[in-house]
Amino acid sequence: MKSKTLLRKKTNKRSNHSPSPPASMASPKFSSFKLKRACLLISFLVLCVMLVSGISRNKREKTSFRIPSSEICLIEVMNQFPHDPRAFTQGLLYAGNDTLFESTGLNGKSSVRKVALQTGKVLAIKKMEYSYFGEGLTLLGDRLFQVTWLRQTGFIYDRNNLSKVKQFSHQMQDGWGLATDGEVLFGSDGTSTLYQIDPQTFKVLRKQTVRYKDQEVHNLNELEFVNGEVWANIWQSDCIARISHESGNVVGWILLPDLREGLLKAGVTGIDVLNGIAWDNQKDRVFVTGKLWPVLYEIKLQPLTKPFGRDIEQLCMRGPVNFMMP
Ligand SMILES: [Ca+2]
Repeated sequence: MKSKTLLRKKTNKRSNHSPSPPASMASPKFSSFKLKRACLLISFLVLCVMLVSGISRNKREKTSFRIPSSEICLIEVMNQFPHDPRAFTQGLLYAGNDTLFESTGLNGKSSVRKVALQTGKVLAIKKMEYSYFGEGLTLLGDRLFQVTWLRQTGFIYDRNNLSKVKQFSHQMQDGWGLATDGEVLFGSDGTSTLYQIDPQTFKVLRKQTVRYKDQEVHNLNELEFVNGEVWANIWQSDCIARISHESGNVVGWILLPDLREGLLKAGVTGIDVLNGIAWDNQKDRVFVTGKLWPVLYEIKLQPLTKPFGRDIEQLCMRGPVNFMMP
């Protein structure tokens, strides 16, 4: 009935030849229409208030995210999601709408995949040739950039269908991690060097040696750009280094041994190291997982409030390794 009335009103509005009835001639039906219109207007205003309130809340949530000033942070697990336990995670990123892109390693099992956050279901997959070992992955525009282990070869894929767009060569010693701030690619090659790379020419724009208290931090692995910092998994440790890409210095450590140890205590076998960091900059969520881990975690940083009685160098820093290129 209402739709018919509205249709009639719309038709009247379109026609310049249908005069409106004088106010004195307004029928009870017409008054009812005005009442309905007032109700619709009120509903619309209420909806507007709700939307504005929601936006404000989101903004508050966003600004409420602060990387603690504490140099050492532990973590709190906010959520757990399923993760393919056959995925040897080497690159991880969040791409909006509760989807992730992931690069997996191992010869014959390497891939680039689109994954549903909530279910861990692989929505699309591009399997790589046997000779390639997938490594770091990042998303710039509609293009996924991936590097490979023991090669100076990388690939660019279309995020929409994972079709290979291009192959490229880079100037890092090896391909381990990739991330982006939306302008340059940050790269790691398993050494203590953090690279900034031109995404068009793949030339190295800047190289920095990552240091913590004047000591080199080797084995920089999977990367993520988080709130202006570059975060790096340190291979063979349960630590993430928070790196200033201006100075190359480690400005903080995130300690996550509880995740891997928790899985082991729960009887999960065959897991490898912590690897994979993804950042949802819309909802301020940080996700982490590991190689062959059945779980992906959403975490929140918890500043360490008590003096830390353990040696960070021993916990988080490893000696240099040198894998031979074929
Ligand atoms: Ca990442």
